[in-house]
Amino acid sequence: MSTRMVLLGPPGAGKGTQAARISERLSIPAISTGDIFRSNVAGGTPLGAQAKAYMDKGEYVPDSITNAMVAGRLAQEDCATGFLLDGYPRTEAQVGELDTMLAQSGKALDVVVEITADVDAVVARLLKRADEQGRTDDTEPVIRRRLEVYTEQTEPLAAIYEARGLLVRVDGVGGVEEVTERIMTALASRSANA
Ligand code: B4P
Repeated sequence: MSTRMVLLGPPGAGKGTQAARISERLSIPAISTGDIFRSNVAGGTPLGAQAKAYMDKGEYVPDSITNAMVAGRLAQEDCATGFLLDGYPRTEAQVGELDTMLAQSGKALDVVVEITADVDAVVARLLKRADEQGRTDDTEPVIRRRLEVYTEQTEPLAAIYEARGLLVRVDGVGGVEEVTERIMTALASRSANA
């Protein structure tokens, strides 16, 4: 079965962690805009140079850059039968752009999973990751800014997808395997009710 899904959630909710696991279970590619930006930064590409300045401050990379990158990735062969978008869309304009990209190929989203977690839990996780991986956007002031940007620009997307009947909310607090099982159960009960 093909699944076209989006993972929403604040920084540190476990999007990247769960995207890898769900993509394996469903045999669909996980596309993380954050990972694509970071690999461009590491590779010293012009896209990486543009993105780094925004990421290091906790700001979103401009829609024009992000949308073009996602359109290119979704056009690749492995996305023909499904995909999991991790961290895109993050703004209302990106929602509209994704709608257009999918409509052009006669496709539509099947489900949007919002992983929820409270501020204390996500800040603690990201500070732990800072110790382990040294990501330049995992310092406390930048984490706080990322959370503000999320609340202003991305949190409202849940209501948009809820109004379309696509949204499923999953509690992201708990063990990694436990959260994966919650997502799989939510997806299964959704397809059973479809
Ligand atoms: P992302 O890479 O998406 O970063 P993130 O929001 O921190 O999520 P991530 O997936 O890394 O973390 P996760 O919650 O899995 O974006 C980084 C930046 O890129 C953005 O700030 C922005 O500048 C730019 N960007 C990306 N997409 C964009 C877009 N569409 N438009 C504009 N700009 C964009 O995990 C966090 C930590 O928690 C990990 O250490 C993990 O091990 C841990 N963890 C996960 N699950 C856990 C659990 N159940 N229990 C305990 N710890 C857990």
